[in-house]
Amino acid sequence: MQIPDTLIERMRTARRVAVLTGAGVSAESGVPTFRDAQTGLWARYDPAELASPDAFRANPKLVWQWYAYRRALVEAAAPNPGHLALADLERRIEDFTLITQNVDGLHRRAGSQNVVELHGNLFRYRCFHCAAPVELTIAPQDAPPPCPQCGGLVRPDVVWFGEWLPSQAWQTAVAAAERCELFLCIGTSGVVRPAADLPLIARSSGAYAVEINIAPGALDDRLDLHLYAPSGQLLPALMTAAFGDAAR
Ligand code: BV8
Ligand code: ZN
Repeated sequence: MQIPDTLIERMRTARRVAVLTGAGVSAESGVPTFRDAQTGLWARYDPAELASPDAFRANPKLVWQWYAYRRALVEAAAPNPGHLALADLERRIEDFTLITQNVDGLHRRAGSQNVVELHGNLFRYRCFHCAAPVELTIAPQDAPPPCPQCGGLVRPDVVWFGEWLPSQAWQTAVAAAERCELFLCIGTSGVVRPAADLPLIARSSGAYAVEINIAPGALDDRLDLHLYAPSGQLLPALMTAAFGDAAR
């Protein structure tokens, strides 16, 4: 896998690095990407429709069961060498921010610390009515439980289409993109906004921006470098090329 010297050099010298990941970084863990998630009984639903407040209002059981199905997929999965390489990179870079659109929590399970979950997390819950955070040790499979505060319906603590991103997370992500010297954009189709704006914000702030994906997407030709290979193979190779076998 040919990795350009300019990227290897920048990996070695950059003191401020920001990374944006999408579903593609978890594909090699067996977690289907957002577009590929719709298999079997979920094939007839558009994910963007299910991931919306209107869908939850219209059919809370259906939406709850979809998230239960996705939680089960993630519980059966483990971080892959791509996740582990990013956790290793964090330990070598002074100012490192890992911004993810993924709600699967696999980056933290891989040991990453400074993770910004732009779109929330499958394993956190809050009330759809009063927004109070709700602790669920075992989440029921078939229907959303009632909120202990107001009796409203509990929902997954994820960002649905048409909903604003958590402002603190978004501000942290934008600040990291604006100050970084190197921005890696990994395994995202670059369609969903405002997350897809981050690599462009980084580039227009002077960073060297790199896309890592298995195929060209919406970001094609808009960054400084585009490398097409599975992230679970390319990221470990990049770490070894930049830091030698010391790569942990
Ligand atoms: C917002 C959490 C302000 C939930 C997600 C009209 C009406 C309302 C809104 C809009 C509108 N038009 C546009 C918008 C904005 C909308 C948007 O961008 N829509 C798109 C579809 C056009 N954005 C929003 O609604 C955002 N909020 O704008 O609020 C507002 C408020 C009111 C009214 C208007 C605006 C909120 C967006 C967040 C939604 N929640 N997830 C859940 O997960 O259930 S988005 C979800 O989908 C993911 O988090 C992720 O962001 C996105 C999926 O994208 P990817 O992760 O990139 O995955 P995908 O499957 O697409 O691609 C996988 C990639 O991996 C591919 O490129 C593939 O080639 C690559 N790959 C595969 N295998 C590998 C690989 N790469 C490397 N290695 C491999 N092995
Ligand atoms: Zn409530």
